[in-house]
Amino acid sequence: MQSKKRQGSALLIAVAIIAVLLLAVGLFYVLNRKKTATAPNSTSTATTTTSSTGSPVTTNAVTIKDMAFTPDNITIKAGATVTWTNEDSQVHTVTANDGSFASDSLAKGKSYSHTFNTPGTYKYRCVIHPSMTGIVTVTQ
Ligand SMILES: [Cu+2]
Repeated sequence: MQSKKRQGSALLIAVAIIAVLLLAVGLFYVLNRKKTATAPNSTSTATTTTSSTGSPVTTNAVTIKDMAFTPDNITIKAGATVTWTNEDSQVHTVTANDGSFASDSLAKGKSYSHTFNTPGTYKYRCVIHPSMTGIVTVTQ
């Protein structure tokens, strides 16, 4: 009789401990989720500022390396020629989104040049790797 009573209270304590643990885990999970939910936001803004949304670089030469155009955002004057050089072991292309220019497949060490006569913003990509993008801004 007494042992049964003790068993009962032991069970009650066990249930209480489990409930507290679950609450703690739940709280930890919710707090942690809030933290991780804000974390990707800050990292994604960090990556976009270093890529296409970074301030344009004034240059006529773009290097294709490590699956990226570097710099990926350039400014030139109308009439200037931009040369892309592939230094990657992979084959890449330089292809305008609006179709105004397009290179052949560029193997390692190959270059492609295009002269921009009309001011405007030209977005381009590699057709083999759509995550590779770049911008050429042509000013007067
Ligand atoms: Cu590519």
